Amino acid sequence: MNIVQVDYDGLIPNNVGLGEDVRVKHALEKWHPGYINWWKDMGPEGFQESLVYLRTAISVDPKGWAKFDYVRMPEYRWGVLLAPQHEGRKIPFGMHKGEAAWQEVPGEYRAMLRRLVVIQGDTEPASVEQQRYLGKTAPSLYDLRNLFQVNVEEGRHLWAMVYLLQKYFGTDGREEAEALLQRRSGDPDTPRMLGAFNEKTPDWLSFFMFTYFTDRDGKMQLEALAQSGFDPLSRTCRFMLTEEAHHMFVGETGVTRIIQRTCEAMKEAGISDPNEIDKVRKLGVIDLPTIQKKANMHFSLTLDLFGNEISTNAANAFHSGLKGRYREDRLKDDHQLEGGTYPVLRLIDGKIQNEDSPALSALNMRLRDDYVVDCNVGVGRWNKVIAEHGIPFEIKLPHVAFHRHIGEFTNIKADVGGNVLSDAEWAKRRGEFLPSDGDKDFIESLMQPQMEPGKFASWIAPPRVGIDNKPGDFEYVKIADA
Ligand code: BYC
Repeated sequence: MNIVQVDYDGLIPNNVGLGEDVRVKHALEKWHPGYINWWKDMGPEGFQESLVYLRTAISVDPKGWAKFDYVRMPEYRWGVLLAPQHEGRKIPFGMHKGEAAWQEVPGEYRAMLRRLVVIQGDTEPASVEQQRYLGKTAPSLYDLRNLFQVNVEEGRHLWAMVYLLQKYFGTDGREEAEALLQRRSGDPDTPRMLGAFNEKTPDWLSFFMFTYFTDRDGKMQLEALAQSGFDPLSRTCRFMLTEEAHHMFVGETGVTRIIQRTCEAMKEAGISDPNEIDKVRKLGVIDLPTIQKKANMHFSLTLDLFGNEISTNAANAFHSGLKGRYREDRLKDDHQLEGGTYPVLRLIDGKIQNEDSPALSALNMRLRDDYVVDCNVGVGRWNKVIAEHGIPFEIKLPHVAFHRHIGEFTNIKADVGGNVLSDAEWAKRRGEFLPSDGDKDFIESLMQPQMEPGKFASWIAPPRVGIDNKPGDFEYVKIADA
Protein backbone atom coordinates (compact mmCIF):
# COMPACT_ATOMS: atom_id res chain seq x y z
CA MET A 1 0.00 0.00 0.00
CA ASN A 2 1.24 3.48 -0.85
CA ILE A 3 0.72 5.30 2.42
CA VAL A 4 1.23 8.76 0.91
CA GLN A 5 -1.59 8.34 -1.61
CA VAL A 6 -5.15 8.22 -0.33
CA ASP A 7 -7.63 5.57 -1.49
CA TYR A 8 -10.70 7.50 -2.68
CA ASP A 9 -12.72 4.61 -4.05
CA GLY A 10 -14.83 3.69 -1.03
CA LEU A 11 -17.17 5.70 1.16
CA ILE A 12 -14.32 6.71 3.48
CA PRO A 13 -11.13 8.05 1.87
CA ASN A 14 -8.17 6.58 3.74
CA ASN A 15 -4.55 5.59 3.66
CA VAL A 16 -4.90 2.89 6.30
CA GLY A 17 -5.90 0.02 4.01
CA LEU A 18 -9.57 0.04 5.03
CA GLY A 19 -10.39 -1.96 1.88
CA GLU A 20 -8.67 -4.99 3.43
CA ASP A 21 -9.84 -4.34 7.00
CA VAL A 22 -13.45 -5.45 6.68
CA ARG A 23 -14.35 -5.26 10.39
CA VAL A 24 -13.21 -1.66 10.84
CA LYS A 25 -14.55 -0.63 7.44
CA HIS A 26 -18.01 -1.90 8.39
CA ALA A 27 -17.83 -0.29 11.81
CA LEU A 28 -16.99 3.10 10.27
CA GLU A 29 -19.62 2.73 7.55
CA LYS A 30 -22.15 2.05 10.29
CA TRP A 31 -21.03 5.13 12.20
CA HIS A 32 -21.13 7.30 9.05
CA PRO A 33 -24.91 8.04 8.85
CA GLY A 34 -24.99 9.13 12.49
CA TYR A 35 -22.08 11.46 11.75
CA ILE A 36 -23.84 12.97 8.73
CA ASN A 37 -27.00 13.45 10.81
CA TRP A 38 -24.93 15.14 13.51
CA TRP A 39 -23.30 17.38 10.87
CA LYS A 40 -26.68 18.37 9.43
CA ASP A 41 -28.15 19.02 12.89
CA MET A 42 -25.17 20.69 14.54
CA GLY A 43 -22.88 21.83 11.68
CA PRO A 44 -22.97 25.28 10.04
CA GLU A 45 -26.57 26.44 10.08
CA GLY A 46 -28.06 27.63 6.79
CA PHE A 47 -25.21 26.79 4.40
CA GLN A 48 -25.46 23.06 3.88
CA GLU A 49 -26.47 23.49 0.21
CA SER A 50 -23.92 26.19 -0.59
CA LEU A 51 -20.85 25.46 -2.67
CA VAL A 52 -17.76 26.21 -0.64
CA TYR A 53 -14.23 26.51 -2.00
CA LEU A 54 -12.56 24.00 0.34
CA ARG A 55 -9.34 22.11 0.52
CA THR A 56 -9.53 18.35 0.88
CA ALA A 57 -6.61 16.16 1.86
CA ILE A 58 -5.62 13.91 -1.03
CA SER A 59 -2.26 12.75 0.29
CA VAL A 60 -0.15 12.98 3.43
CA ASP A 61 2.91 14.18 1.56
CA PRO A 62 3.88 17.48 3.24
CA LYS A 63 4.49 18.97 -0.22
CA GLY A 64 1.10 19.14 -1.87
CA TRP A 65 -1.32 17.21 0.35
CA ALA A 66 -4.48 19.17 -0.44
CA LYS A 67 -6.63 20.00 -3.43
CA PHE A 68 -9.04 22.96 -3.61
CA ASP A 69 -12.47 22.81 -5.18
CA TYR A 70 -16.10 23.75 -4.66
CA VAL A 71 -17.99 21.27 -2.50
CA ARG A 72 -21.25 21.12 -0.55
CA MET A 73 -20.24 20.54 3.04
CA PRO A 74 -22.33 17.42 3.69
CA GLU A 75 -20.58 15.91 0.63
CA TYR A 76 -17.09 16.71 1.94
CA ARG A 77 -14.85 13.63 1.81
CA TRP A 78 -14.01 13.16 5.48
CA GLY A 79 -11.26 10.62 5.56
CA VAL A 80 -8.87 8.70 7.78
CA LEU A 81 -5.32 9.84 7.18
CA LEU A 82 -2.23 8.89 9.11
CA ALA A 83 1.26 10.29 8.59
CA PRO A 84 3.66 7.69 7.19
CA GLN A 85 5.03 5.10 9.60
CA HIS A 86 8.69 5.52 10.54
CA GLU A 87 10.37 2.12 10.21
CA GLY A 88 11.85 1.00 13.50
CA ARG A 89 10.39 3.89 15.55
CA LYS A 90 11.13 3.58 19.27
CA ILE A 91 9.14 4.81 22.27
CA PRO A 92 10.83 8.14 22.91
CA PHE A 93 10.19 8.69 26.66
CA GLY A 94 9.01 7.19 29.94
CA MET A 95 9.68 3.78 31.45
CA HIS A 96 9.51 2.02 28.06
CA LYS A 97 11.90 4.44 26.39
CA GLY A 98 13.90 2.74 23.65
CA GLU A 99 11.48 -0.20 23.22
CA ALA A 100 9.78 -0.64 19.84
CA ALA A 101 6.76 1.68 19.45
CA TRP A 102 3.46 -0.14 20.01
CA GLN A 103 1.40 -0.98 16.93
CA GLU A 104 -1.38 -2.38 19.14
CA VAL A 105 -2.78 -1.01 22.39
CA PRO A 106 -0.73 -2.25 25.35
CA GLY A 107 -3.27 -3.99 27.60
CA GLU A 108 -2.14 -2.38 30.85
CA TYR A 109 -2.62 1.14 29.44
CA ARG A 110 -5.83 0.57 27.56
CA ALA A 111 -8.10 2.64 29.82
CA MET A 112 -5.68 5.57 30.03
CA LEU A 113 -5.15 5.62 26.30
CA ARG A 114 -8.85 5.41 25.55
CA ARG A 115 -9.50 8.35 27.87
CA LEU A 116 -6.93 10.50 26.04
CA VAL A 117 -8.38 9.59 22.63
CA VAL A 118 -11.95 10.24 23.78
CA ILE A 119 -11.09 13.65 25.30
CA GLN A 120 -9.23 14.67 22.16
CA GLY A 121 -12.13 13.43 20.01
CA ASP A 122 -14.74 15.24 22.09
CA THR A 123 -13.23 18.69 21.49
CA GLU A 124 -13.51 18.40 17.71
CA PRO A 125 -17.30 18.23 17.22
CA ALA A 126 -17.65 20.55 20.21
CA SER A 127 -15.94 23.38 18.36
CA VAL A 128 -18.17 22.86 15.29
CA GLU A 129 -21.21 23.11 17.56
CA GLN A 130 -19.87 26.27 19.17
CA GLN A 131 -19.37 27.92 15.78
CA ARG A 132 -22.63 26.76 14.30
CA TYR A 133 -24.38 30.11 13.85
CA LEU A 134 -21.41 32.26 12.85
CA GLY A 135 -21.97 31.85 9.11
CA LYS A 136 -25.02 34.10 9.31
CA THR A 137 -22.91 37.09 10.34
CA ALA A 138 -19.74 36.49 8.31
CA PRO A 139 -17.81 39.71 7.54
CA SER A 140 -16.92 38.42 4.03
CA LEU A 141 -17.07 35.36 1.79
CA TYR A 142 -13.36 34.88 2.43
CA ASP A 143 -13.99 34.60 6.18
CA LEU A 144 -17.08 32.48 5.66
CA ARG A 145 -15.02 30.00 3.66
CA ASN A 146 -12.30 29.93 6.33
CA LEU A 147 -14.90 29.21 9.02
CA PHE A 148 -16.23 26.29 7.01
CA GLN A 149 -12.73 25.00 6.27
CA VAL A 150 -12.00 24.94 9.98
CA ASN A 151 -15.36 23.24 10.64
CA VAL A 152 -14.95 20.44 8.10
CA GLU A 153 -11.42 19.76 9.31
CA GLU A 154 -12.55 19.57 12.93
CA GLY A 155 -15.04 17.04 11.58
CA ARG A 156 -12.16 15.14 10.02
CA HIS A 157 -10.28 15.23 13.32
CA LEU A 158 -13.29 13.57 14.90
CA TRP A 159 -13.02 10.86 12.23
CA ALA A 160 -9.34 10.49 13.09
CA MET A 161 -10.13 9.71 16.74
CA VAL A 162 -13.14 7.55 15.88
CA TYR A 163 -10.94 5.43 13.61
CA LEU A 164 -8.61 4.77 16.55
CA LEU A 165 -11.56 3.90 18.80
CA GLN A 166 -13.13 1.55 16.25
CA LYS A 167 -9.91 -0.13 15.23
CA TYR A 168 -8.17 -0.56 18.56
CA PHE A 169 -10.75 -0.49 21.38
CA GLY A 170 -13.39 -3.09 20.45
CA THR A 171 -16.88 -2.78 21.93
CA ASP A 172 -16.10 0.04 24.32
CA GLY A 173 -14.42 1.94 21.48
CA ARG A 174 -17.62 1.61 19.47
CA GLU A 175 -19.69 2.88 22.39
CA GLU A 176 -17.36 5.84 22.89
CA ALA A 177 -17.61 6.63 19.16
CA GLU A 178 -21.40 6.76 19.48
CA ALA A 179 -21.22 8.91 22.61
CA LEU A 180 -19.06 11.45 20.74
CA LEU A 181 -22.10 12.11 18.55
CA GLN A 182 -24.47 12.37 21.51
CA ARG A 183 -22.83 14.98 23.76
CA ARG A 184 -23.52 18.61 22.89
CA SER A 185 -21.57 21.78 23.61
CA GLY A 186 -23.26 23.74 26.40
CA ASP A 187 -25.98 21.17 27.04
CA PRO A 188 -26.71 21.09 30.78
CA ASP A 189 -27.40 17.33 30.75
CA THR A 190 -24.89 16.03 28.18
CA PRO A 191 -22.17 18.67 27.91
CA ARG A 192 -18.84 18.29 26.12
CA MET A 193 -16.06 17.04 28.39
CA LEU A 194 -13.79 20.08 28.82
CA GLY A 195 -14.93 23.46 30.14
CA ALA A 196 -13.91 25.80 27.31
CA PHE A 197 -15.81 23.67 24.80
CA ASN A 198 -19.10 24.45 26.51
CA GLU A 199 -18.68 28.21 26.17
CA LYS A 200 -20.40 30.18 23.44
CA THR A 201 -18.62 31.57 20.36
CA PRO A 202 -21.15 34.33 19.77
CA ASP A 203 -19.31 36.65 17.37
CA TRP A 204 -16.41 36.74 14.93
CA LEU A 205 -13.94 38.34 17.30
CA SER A 206 -14.59 35.37 19.60
CA PHE A 207 -14.12 33.02 16.66
CA PHE A 208 -10.72 34.50 15.79
CA MET A 209 -9.67 34.53 19.44
CA PHE A 210 -10.83 30.91 19.78
CA THR A 211 -8.89 29.79 16.72
CA TYR A 212 -5.86 31.73 17.94
CA PHE A 213 -5.88 30.62 21.60
CA THR A 214 -7.92 27.42 21.82
CA ASP A 215 -6.80 25.81 18.57
CA ARG A 216 -3.29 26.48 19.87
CA ASP A 217 -4.08 24.29 22.88
CA GLY A 218 -5.03 21.76 20.20
CA LYS A 219 -1.60 22.20 18.67
CA MET A 220 0.19 21.71 22.01
CA GLN A 221 -1.86 18.67 22.98
CA LEU A 222 -1.49 17.12 19.53
CA GLU A 223 2.25 17.74 19.62
CA ALA A 224 2.39 15.95 22.99
CA LEU A 225 0.28 13.05 21.69
CA ALA A 226 2.30 12.92 18.44
CA GLN A 227 5.21 11.77 20.63
CA SER A 228 3.17 8.82 21.91
CA GLY A 229 4.65 5.35 22.07
CA PHE A 230 1.33 4.13 20.64
CA ASP A 231 2.29 4.58 17.01
CA PRO A 232 -1.16 4.91 15.38
CA LEU A 233 -1.96 7.81 17.75
CA SER A 234 1.36 9.45 16.99
CA ARG A 235 0.85 9.15 13.24
CA THR A 236 -2.75 10.42 13.40
CA CYS A 237 -1.74 13.47 15.42
CA ARG A 238 1.17 14.25 13.13
CA PHE A 239 -1.17 14.60 10.19
CA MET A 240 -3.78 16.54 12.20
CA LEU A 241 -1.09 19.10 13.03
CA THR A 242 -0.71 19.87 9.32
CA GLU A 243 -4.35 20.94 9.21
CA GLU A 244 -4.29 22.66 12.59
CA ALA A 245 -1.73 25.19 11.34
CA HIS A 246 -4.35 26.77 9.06
CA HIS A 247 -6.80 27.14 11.93
CA MET A 248 -4.31 29.15 13.94
CA PHE A 249 -3.48 31.18 10.84
CA VAL A 250 -7.19 32.04 10.55
CA GLY A 251 -7.18 33.18 14.18
CA GLU A 252 -3.97 35.15 14.11
CA THR A 253 -4.66 36.94 10.84
CA GLY A 254 -8.31 37.50 11.77
CA VAL A 255 -7.34 39.40 14.92
CA THR A 256 -4.55 41.19 13.02
CA ARG A 257 -7.03 42.38 10.39
CA ILE A 258 -9.44 43.64 13.06
CA ILE A 259 -6.65 45.52 14.83
CA GLN A 260 -5.43 46.93 11.53
CA ARG A 261 -8.86 48.24 10.60
CA THR A 262 -9.31 49.82 14.04
CA CYS A 263 -5.93 51.54 13.84
CA GLU A 264 -6.54 52.76 10.28
CA ALA A 265 -9.96 54.17 11.22
CA MET A 266 -8.53 55.89 14.31
CA LYS A 267 -5.78 57.44 12.25
CA GLU A 268 -8.17 58.63 9.54
CA ALA A 269 -10.37 60.23 12.23
CA GLY A 270 -7.40 61.78 14.03
CA ILE A 271 -7.98 59.81 17.25
CA SER A 272 -4.72 58.92 18.96
CA ASP A 273 -6.00 57.93 22.43
CA PRO A 274 -7.08 54.26 22.34
CA ASN A 275 -9.22 54.83 25.45
CA GLU A 276 -11.62 57.17 23.65
CA ILE A 277 -13.85 54.15 23.30
CA ASP A 278 -17.10 55.87 22.35
CA LYS A 279 -15.44 57.90 19.61
CA VAL A 280 -13.68 54.82 18.23
CA ARG A 281 -16.88 52.78 18.28
CA LYS A 282 -18.69 55.47 16.32
CA LEU A 283 -16.28 54.68 13.48
CA GLY A 284 -17.78 51.19 13.20
CA VAL A 285 -14.64 49.42 14.42
CA ILE A 286 -13.77 47.53 17.62
CA ASP A 287 -11.78 49.57 20.15
CA LEU A 288 -8.47 48.11 21.29
CA PRO A 289 -9.41 47.82 25.01
CA THR A 290 -12.34 45.57 24.04
CA ILE A 291 -10.04 43.43 21.90
CA GLN A 292 -7.78 43.13 24.96
CA LYS A 293 -10.73 41.98 27.10
CA LYS A 294 -11.67 39.31 24.58
CA ALA A 295 -8.05 38.12 24.57
CA ASN A 296 -8.14 37.97 28.38
CA MET A 297 -11.23 35.82 28.25
CA HIS A 298 -10.14 33.34 25.61
CA PHE A 299 -6.61 33.01 26.96
CA SER A 300 -7.79 32.31 30.51
CA LEU A 301 -10.48 29.83 29.40
CA THR A 302 -7.89 28.02 27.31
CA LEU A 303 -5.37 27.79 30.17
CA ASP A 304 -7.95 25.65 31.97
CA LEU A 305 -7.63 23.08 29.18
CA PHE A 306 -4.16 22.16 30.41
CA GLY A 307 -5.66 20.59 33.56
CA ASN A 308 -4.20 20.86 37.05
CA GLU A 309 -0.66 22.17 37.39
CA ILE A 310 0.18 19.15 39.51
CA SER A 311 -1.36 16.05 37.96
CA THR A 312 -0.95 12.34 38.58
CA ASN A 313 -2.81 11.66 35.32
CA ALA A 314 -0.18 13.60 33.39
CA ALA A 315 2.65 11.86 35.27
CA ASN A 316 1.16 8.44 34.53
CA ALA A 317 0.57 9.22 30.87
CA PHE A 318 4.20 10.28 30.48
CA HIS A 319 5.70 7.49 32.59
CA SER A 320 3.76 4.91 30.55
CA GLY A 321 4.93 6.38 27.23
CA LEU A 322 1.48 7.54 26.09
CA LYS A 323 1.76 11.35 26.11
CA GLY A 324 5.06 13.20 25.84
CA ARG A 325 6.13 16.79 26.22
CA TYR A 326 5.99 19.49 23.57
CA ARG A 327 8.61 18.48 20.99
CA GLU A 328 9.96 15.73 23.22
CA ASP A 329 12.24 14.60 20.40
CA ARG A 330 14.11 17.92 20.46
CA LEU A 331 14.62 18.04 24.24
CA LYS A 332 17.97 17.10 25.68
CA ASP A 333 17.52 15.19 28.94
CA ASP A 334 16.92 11.60 30.02
CA HIS A 335 13.26 11.66 28.81
CA GLN A 336 12.26 9.85 31.98
CA LEU A 337 12.24 12.71 34.51
CA GLU A 338 12.22 10.46 37.53
CA GLY A 339 14.56 12.55 39.67
CA GLY A 340 14.08 16.03 38.19
CA THR A 341 12.06 19.04 39.33
CA TYR A 342 10.17 21.80 37.55
CA PRO A 343 9.11 25.20 38.94
CA VAL A 344 5.33 25.38 39.34
CA LEU A 345 3.43 28.57 40.07
CA ARG A 346 1.30 27.82 43.13
CA LEU A 347 -0.86 29.51 45.69
CA ILE A 348 1.09 29.29 48.96
CA ASP A 349 -0.22 31.08 52.07
CA GLY A 350 -2.43 33.21 49.86
CA LYS A 351 0.52 34.30 47.70
CA ILE A 352 1.29 33.29 44.13
CA GLN A 353 4.81 31.90 44.03
CA ASN A 354 7.02 29.36 42.32
CA GLU A 355 7.72 26.05 43.97
CA ASP A 356 9.94 23.27 42.65
CA SER A 357 7.81 20.18 42.13
CA PRO A 358 8.64 16.70 40.86
CA ALA A 359 9.04 17.10 37.09
CA LEU A 360 6.75 14.17 36.32
CA SER A 361 3.83 15.65 38.25
CA ALA A 362 4.38 19.08 36.69
CA LEU A 363 3.93 18.10 33.04
CA ASN A 364 0.65 19.96 32.55
CA MET A 365 2.33 23.08 33.88
CA ARG A 366 5.27 22.60 31.59
CA LEU A 367 3.08 22.20 28.51
CA ARG A 368 1.13 25.27 29.58
CA ASP A 369 4.37 27.25 29.90
CA ASP A 370 5.34 26.22 26.37
CA TYR A 371 1.87 27.27 25.25
CA VAL A 372 2.21 30.75 26.77
CA VAL A 373 5.51 31.26 24.95
CA ASP A 374 3.87 30.21 21.68
CA CYS A 375 0.88 32.52 22.26
CA ASN A 376 3.13 35.51 22.83
CA VAL A 377 4.67 35.25 19.38
CA GLY A 378 1.45 36.22 17.58
CA VAL A 379 0.59 38.80 20.23
CA GLY A 380 3.92 40.45 19.39
CA ARG A 381 2.84 40.62 15.75
CA TRP A 382 -0.50 42.21 16.73
CA ASN A 383 1.39 44.83 18.72
CA LYS A 384 3.62 45.57 15.76
CA VAL A 385 0.55 46.58 13.74
CA ILE A 386 -0.59 48.90 16.54
CA ALA A 387 2.91 50.41 16.87
CA GLU A 388 3.14 51.00 13.11
CA HIS A 389 0.08 53.22 13.41
CA GLY A 390 1.70 55.15 16.26
CA ILE A 391 -1.04 54.27 18.75
CA PRO A 392 0.13 53.96 22.38
CA PHE A 393 -1.40 50.57 23.23
CA GLU A 394 -0.08 47.06 23.72
CA ILE A 395 -2.06 43.83 23.91
CA LYS A 396 -0.78 41.83 26.89
CA LEU A 397 -1.63 38.32 27.95
CA PRO A 398 -3.08 38.30 31.47
CA HIS A 399 -1.36 36.59 34.38
CA VAL A 400 -1.99 32.83 34.52
CA ALA A 401 -3.85 33.24 37.84
CA PHE A 402 -6.46 35.47 36.20
CA HIS A 403 -10.03 34.09 35.76
CA ARG A 404 -9.26 30.43 36.30
CA HIS A 405 -11.64 27.54 36.85
CA ILE A 406 -9.21 24.60 36.99
CA GLY A 407 -6.07 24.19 39.07
CA GLU A 408 -4.23 26.21 41.71
CA PHE A 409 -6.04 29.48 41.20
CA THR A 410 -9.61 28.22 41.02
CA ASN A 411 -10.56 29.57 44.42
CA ILE A 412 -9.05 33.02 44.21
CA LYS A 413 -9.80 36.11 42.23
CA ALA A 414 -6.86 37.87 40.60
CA ASP A 415 -6.52 40.87 38.33
CA VAL A 416 -4.75 40.63 34.96
CA GLY A 417 -1.43 41.43 36.66
CA GLY A 418 -1.80 38.50 39.08
CA ASN A 419 -2.69 40.57 42.16
CA VAL A 420 -5.12 38.75 44.41
CA LEU A 421 -8.46 40.59 44.76
CA SER A 422 -11.26 40.24 47.30
CA ASP A 423 -14.60 39.01 45.94
CA ALA A 424 -16.00 42.52 46.32
CA GLU A 425 -13.10 44.10 44.39
CA TRP A 426 -13.44 41.48 41.70
CA ALA A 427 -17.16 42.11 41.34
CA LYS A 428 -16.49 45.85 41.05
CA ARG A 429 -13.64 45.56 38.56
CA ARG A 430 -14.65 42.52 36.48
CA GLY A 431 -15.78 44.73 33.60
CA GLU A 432 -12.26 46.22 33.37
CA PHE A 433 -10.85 42.80 32.52
CA LEU A 434 -13.58 40.85 30.76
CA PRO A 435 -16.16 41.90 28.17
CA SER A 436 -19.16 43.58 29.84
CA ASP A 437 -22.73 43.26 28.59
CA GLY A 438 -22.27 46.64 26.92
CA ASP A 439 -19.14 45.44 25.12
CA LYS A 440 -20.95 42.32 23.98
CA ASP A 441 -23.92 44.35 22.73
CA PHE A 442 -21.61 46.65 20.81
CA ILE A 443 -19.78 43.78 19.12
CA GLU A 444 -23.07 42.11 18.33
CA SER A 445 -24.30 45.32 16.70
CA LEU A 446 -21.37 45.13 14.27
CA MET A 447 -22.06 41.55 13.27
CA GLN A 448 -23.89 42.27 10.02
CA PRO A 449 -23.23 39.84 7.19
CA GLN A 450 -21.24 41.00 4.17
CA MET A 451 -21.72 38.41 1.45
CA GLU A 452 -20.70 40.32 -1.68
CA PRO A 453 -17.55 38.93 -3.30
CA GLY A 454 -14.53 41.12 -2.50
CA LYS A 455 -16.36 43.22 0.13
CA PHE A 456 -15.60 43.29 3.86
CA ALA A 457 -17.49 44.46 6.95
CA SER A 458 -16.48 47.87 8.33
CA TRP A 459 -14.57 46.43 11.28
CA ILE A 460 -12.10 44.14 9.52
CA ALA A 461 -9.40 44.74 6.88
CA PRO A 462 -9.16 42.49 3.81
CA PRO A 463 -6.49 39.77 3.91
CA ARG A 464 -3.18 40.39 2.22
CA VAL A 465 -3.53 37.37 -0.07
CA GLY A 466 -6.42 35.13 -0.99
CA ILE A 467 -6.78 31.43 -0.22
CA ASP A 468 -5.07 29.31 -2.89
CA ASN A 469 -3.83 32.62 -4.36
CA LYS A 470 -7.30 33.59 -5.52
CA PRO A 471 -7.97 37.23 -6.42
CA GLY A 472 -9.65 39.64 -4.01
CA ASP A 473 -13.13 39.37 -5.52
CA PHE A 474 -13.15 35.57 -5.71
CA GLU A 475 -16.49 33.99 -4.80
CA TYR A 476 -15.31 31.65 -2.03
CA VAL A 477 -18.84 30.57 -1.20
CA LYS A 478 -21.66 30.30 -3.75
CA ILE A 479 -24.58 30.75 -1.43
CA ALA A 480 -27.59 28.59 -2.15
CA ASP A 481 -31.03 29.59 -0.91
CA ALA A 482 -31.69 27.60 2.23
N1 BYC B 1 -12.49 20.84 31.99
O1 BYC B 1 -5.25 15.37 36.47
P1 BYC B 1 -5.92 16.54 35.82
C1 BYC B 1 -8.23 20.71 20.57
C2 BYC B 1 -10.50 16.98 34.74
S1 BYC B 1 -7.93 21.12 22.19
C3 BYC B 1 -13.12 19.81 32.62
O2 BYC B 1 -5.26 17.82 36.00
P2 BYC B 1 -5.15 15.74 33.25
C4 BYC B 1 -9.10 21.61 19.79
C5 BYC B 1 -9.69 15.81 34.20
O3 BYC B 1 -10.32 15.24 33.05
C6 BYC B 1 -6.95 19.79 22.83
N2 BYC B 1 -12.45 18.87 33.32
O4 BYC B 1 -6.16 16.24 34.30
C7 BYC B 1 -9.03 22.98 19.92
C8 BYC B 1 -9.67 14.90 35.39
O5 BYC B 1 -10.90 14.22 35.48
P3 BYC B 1 -10.97 12.66 35.80
C9 BYC B 1 -7.76 18.60 23.32
C10 BYC B 1 -11.11 18.94 33.38
O6 BYC B 1 -5.68 14.47 32.77
C11 BYC B 1 -9.87 23.79 19.18
C12 BYC B 1 -9.61 15.84 36.57
O7 BYC B 1 -10.10 17.10 36.09
N3 BYC B 1 -6.90 17.49 23.64
O8 BYC B 1 -7.75 19.73 20.10
O9 BYC B 1 -3.75 15.78 33.71
C13 BYC B 1 -10.80 23.23 18.33
C14 BYC B 1 -8.21 15.96 37.12
O10 BYC B 1 -7.42 16.74 36.24
C15 BYC B 1 -10.40 19.98 32.74
C16 BYC B 1 -6.49 17.18 24.90
O11 BYC B 1 -6.85 17.81 25.86
C17 BYC B 1 -11.15 20.94 32.02
N4 BYC B 1 -10.55 21.95 31.38
O12 BYC B 1 -5.23 16.89 32.14
C18 BYC B 1 -10.89 21.86 18.21
C19 BYC B 1 -5.53 16.01 25.01
N5 BYC B 1 -9.10 19.78 32.98
O13 BYC B 1 -10.43 11.95 34.60
C20 BYC B 1 -10.03 21.03 18.92
C21 BYC B 1 -6.07 14.87 25.80
C22 BYC B 1 -8.99 18.70 33.74
O14 BYC B 1 -10.14 12.48 37.02
N6 BYC B 1 -6.38 15.23 27.16
N7 BYC B 1 -10.19 18.18 33.97
O15 BYC B 1 -12.45 12.42 35.98
C23 BYC B 1 -5.46 15.35 28.15
O16 BYC B 1 -4.27 15.21 27.93
C24 BYC B 1 -5.94 15.60 29.54
O17 BYC B 1 -7.16 14.99 29.70
C25 BYC B 1 -6.09 17.11 29.93
C26 BYC B 1 -6.35 17.18 31.45
C27 BYC B 1 -4.82 17.86 29.56
C28 BYC B 1 -7.27 17.74 29.24
